[in-house]
Amino acid sequence: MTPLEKWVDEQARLTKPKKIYWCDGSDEEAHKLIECGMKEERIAGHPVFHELNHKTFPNSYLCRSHPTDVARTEHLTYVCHPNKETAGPNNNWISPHEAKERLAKLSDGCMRGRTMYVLPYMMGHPESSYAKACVQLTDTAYVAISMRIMTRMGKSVTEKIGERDDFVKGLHSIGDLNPERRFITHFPDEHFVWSIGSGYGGNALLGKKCFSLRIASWLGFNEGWLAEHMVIIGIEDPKGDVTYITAALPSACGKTNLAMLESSLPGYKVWTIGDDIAWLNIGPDGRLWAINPEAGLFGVAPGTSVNTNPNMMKTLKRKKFYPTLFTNTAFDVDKNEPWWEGIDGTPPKNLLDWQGRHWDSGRGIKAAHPNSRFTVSIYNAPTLSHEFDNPKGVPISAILFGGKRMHVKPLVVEAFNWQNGVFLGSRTGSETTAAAVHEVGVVRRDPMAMLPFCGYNMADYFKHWLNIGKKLTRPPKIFSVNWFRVDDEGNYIWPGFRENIRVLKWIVDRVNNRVEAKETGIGFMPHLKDLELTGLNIANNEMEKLFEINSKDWRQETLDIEDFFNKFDERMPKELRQELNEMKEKLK
Ligand code: OXD
Ligand code: MN
Repeated sequence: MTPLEKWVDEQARLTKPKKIYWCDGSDEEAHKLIECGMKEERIAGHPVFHELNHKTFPNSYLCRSHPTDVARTEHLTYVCHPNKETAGPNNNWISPHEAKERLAKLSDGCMRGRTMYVLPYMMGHPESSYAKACVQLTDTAYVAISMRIMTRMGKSVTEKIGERDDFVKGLHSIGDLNPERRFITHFPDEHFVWSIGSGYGGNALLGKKCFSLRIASWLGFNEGWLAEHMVIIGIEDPKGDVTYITAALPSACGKTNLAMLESSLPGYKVWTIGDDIAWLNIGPDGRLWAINPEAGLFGVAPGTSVNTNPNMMKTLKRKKFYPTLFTNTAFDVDKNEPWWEGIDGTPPKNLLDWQGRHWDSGRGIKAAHPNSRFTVSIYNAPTLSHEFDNPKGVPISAILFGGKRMHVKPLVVEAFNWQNGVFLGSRTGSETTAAAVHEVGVVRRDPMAMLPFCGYNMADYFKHWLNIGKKLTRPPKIFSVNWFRVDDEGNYIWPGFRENIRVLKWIVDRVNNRVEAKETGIGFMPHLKDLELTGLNIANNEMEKLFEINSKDWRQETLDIEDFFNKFDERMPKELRQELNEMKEKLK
């Protein structure tokens, strides 16, 4: 037996599936699994997959999850380092021993009567020196199919692993879907994730948040690289030059829209490399190089339309890679199509909500779940960059940190230097969204958009960021962006979406030393004349409001940042405290 076979055998002895099926990643197999999910397997009383109108949504299936299983459950997510301090105040912690005892009890016989799917997959291009070979076990076709879309899955990975035992391991079961018996546990030193009780993307597709962020961030800390919650895009200018940037924004704050942005400025084009995760390595040339370890897009459906994200609508209707999933959207019975709030057109007459109940517009309840999602191959995207499959990745010229802030934060600010940029990332705050189970719309500090995903003590993570900067001879410039500032009536001032290219253009101009900037207490800001605003209808005073630094708001902001830093006590890097003090001084 190979180490892989031995490991699978051990897990099967514990979970006791009816049968074990090794996935080969082929198209025929995908059809077979879909068939099985339509006819045999059920989740919360619904068939796992329902075939949608193949004329309008080719290769697409509707899925409904258990009503209590619709988002990441941060309070049930644990990072099990040998000691609590390594996990830090940013993670829930129990000892590896206790976690394993608890999970073993819950997993005993949890796959009884079900099939165990063995999923061999790569995170990253198989020829990339940055890629990792992984295997996940799961007991639902929904996860098996989702992993096929989101990763590079197939038999060749089993061959690549061969006699090695250093592959990344994931054991997943939906268990009985009871939130009382739901745990997502990580064992960073063993490169192992053990998750039970949920079928939701971020809890169950273990290559995504669990491995590519929580465990990979720990690997990166030890090996000298960064695993980040970032979009990767190439911005092509009218001369045909492409500048690559990454952008960290919290969940459900528009990363997918940014990754596929349809430019409103003639001659500018955005090329997609990734919409959620970036692995950043220091290249031999002293620059930062990024790869997207994923191969699919798991995006929020509500709000996606021909107007807000035309390229995503094209992606969802493209018949290239099989299949595409829609999870917890509403369902137009007459057209046999998915539907969500914000999609083009008026609500259909005969609509079922995300739980399959008849929907009545008068009740004021959303038809699609606010965190309903599509799962689609990145190869379906018409904006896919030619560099997507380049094993080396792409060289990064700028890093953007963003959040959703209705007040306080300007549209765009450039950090003074790398250290100041790390400070800028570390102090990012954002309003919470429906992507995780918690109160929506309250501001929380979410440094580098990594609060729920950093697999170790964030104070050490900040130190690591500072150290990476010291090793880069050509570091990217760092910026903060905020598309969400409102006027006194509470209306968004900046139009966002395709108009964000105007901010990206300024960033590209700064990177290429084409424009000057204004120095302020919180960083460099644009001279308004350098922002391409032709065709936009924003009054001057509104534009100024987008860049206003309100001293009362910033006093509160600095107090809030200080409170957050204090959670990390002595471990917090002194450089960031010093940056905070300097900012306070400058704002006086
Ligand atoms: C996601 C998330 O699903 O951040 O990407 O929650
Ligand atoms: Mn995400």
